[in-house]
Amino acid sequence: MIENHLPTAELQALDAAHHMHPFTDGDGLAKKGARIITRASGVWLTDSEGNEILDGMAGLWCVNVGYGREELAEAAARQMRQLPFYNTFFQTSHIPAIELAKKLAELAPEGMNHVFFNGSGSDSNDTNIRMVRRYWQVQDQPGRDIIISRWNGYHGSTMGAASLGGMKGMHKQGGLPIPGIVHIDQPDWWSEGGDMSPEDFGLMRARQLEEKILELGPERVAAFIGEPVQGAGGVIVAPDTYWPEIQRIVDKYGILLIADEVICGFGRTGNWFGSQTVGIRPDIMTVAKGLTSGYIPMGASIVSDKVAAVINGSDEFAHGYTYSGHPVAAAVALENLRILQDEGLVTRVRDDIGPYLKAKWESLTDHPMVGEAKIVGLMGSIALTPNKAKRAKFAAKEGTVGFITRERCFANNLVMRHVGDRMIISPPLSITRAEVDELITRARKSLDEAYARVKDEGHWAEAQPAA
Ligand code: PXG
Repeated sequence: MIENHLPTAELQALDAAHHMHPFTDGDGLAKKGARIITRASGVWLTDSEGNEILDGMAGLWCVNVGYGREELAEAAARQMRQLPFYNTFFQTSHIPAIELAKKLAELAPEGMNHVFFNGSGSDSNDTNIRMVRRYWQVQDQPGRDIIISRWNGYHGSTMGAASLGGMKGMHKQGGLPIPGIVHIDQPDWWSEGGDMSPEDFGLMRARQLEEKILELGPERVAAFIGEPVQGAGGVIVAPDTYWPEIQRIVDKYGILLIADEVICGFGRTGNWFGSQTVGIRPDIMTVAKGLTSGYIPMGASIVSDKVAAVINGSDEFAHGYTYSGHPVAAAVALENLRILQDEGLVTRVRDDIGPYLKAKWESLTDHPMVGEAKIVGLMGSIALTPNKAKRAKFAAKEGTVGFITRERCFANNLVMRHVGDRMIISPPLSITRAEVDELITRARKSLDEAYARVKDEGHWAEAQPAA
């Protein structure tokens, strides 16, 4: 452990000189200097200045069991000593991959008994693109290669995964989406629902899938992909009518359903998988993040018997990564799943800490700047608005008020992120009631300070509806 590290300013200068950060304006960060995290325990981060920060995001939605679990370090060390690497190509296997595949089949919904291992969420979704196209090709339908996805969904950052994603800013930076991927609108009632009831709006947005299938021709559509609850898009929870209608439509046209569980998986929504929470029956589930609680990188595609039978029953599926099923990552994943299970962390989200946080989170709607509060399990969002009744947007550029609020959270040692003008949380599943209280206290204080600042800076004004 580097306790006696360089002064923060020197670390920041070196960081700016040599480290290119993901999703970051490099010059902007260089001027300001990165916050440097040096250690963590439970839900608490420590930075290089000795500040104790409450991590309301579980790292990047991933540290489900919390920081500092010795058992995971031990599992990695043990596995490194015994077999640090071997591949799973060329008709070989190893015990951690075998055990983890069996364990995931046990935890996954019925009929999902097969696992293809990947290195991250992004390359799991690349695997999924290739697997569903292969699935139809083997069945003499090679023209069935289009995957339908949603605007403002997030599926990762590789060429394939960013194409599946519906982040227009990402598409703009380099020829995306790749061919064969089309998008429909998201079920975000707060910002796009207009005068419709949430229920009618949910149905309307789901039926866009059917319209798109009919427009393209069902014989061209391979699969639909969606996150049970959109995470990076701002913790968007679909109206109750949405997912049953999606399930009806994919069933009707025989289209594969891919649930991207990278955030929702492993207890985040109060069940092992978000698919169970929203009541869908996927053919493939993308997992990563909570699979290892972020202690080591790993992703996987959990595959139904139906899809696996086709893929396994044909010639070689020409796809795989050096680190598919990496033994150290698999050993850490197994230990992580043991902790989640033995400590009842998933049921705790559903029955105890989830409902506790929900009540407190929803109470934030009494704040003058907070419109709706949404929460499923331990992933929540609040919409910031200058006029709740009208669900109005701010006149200032989208994200201005969210950014001001996030800065206040930062100053109050709370990690609560913003996506546009929504604030989001996703704390470790191990968070205690006292820590939830502290999170809410800091969030309220930050909201109060942001509200004052927004007024001071002249941003307390509604956008006028487009003429
Ligand atoms: N699918 C979903 C649903 C995700 O949330 C990925 C795939 C890609 O996983 P990898 O492991 O390749 O990053 C993700 C990742 C954010 C943020 O700012 C979210 C993610 C990643 C980075 C930032 O909310 N989610």
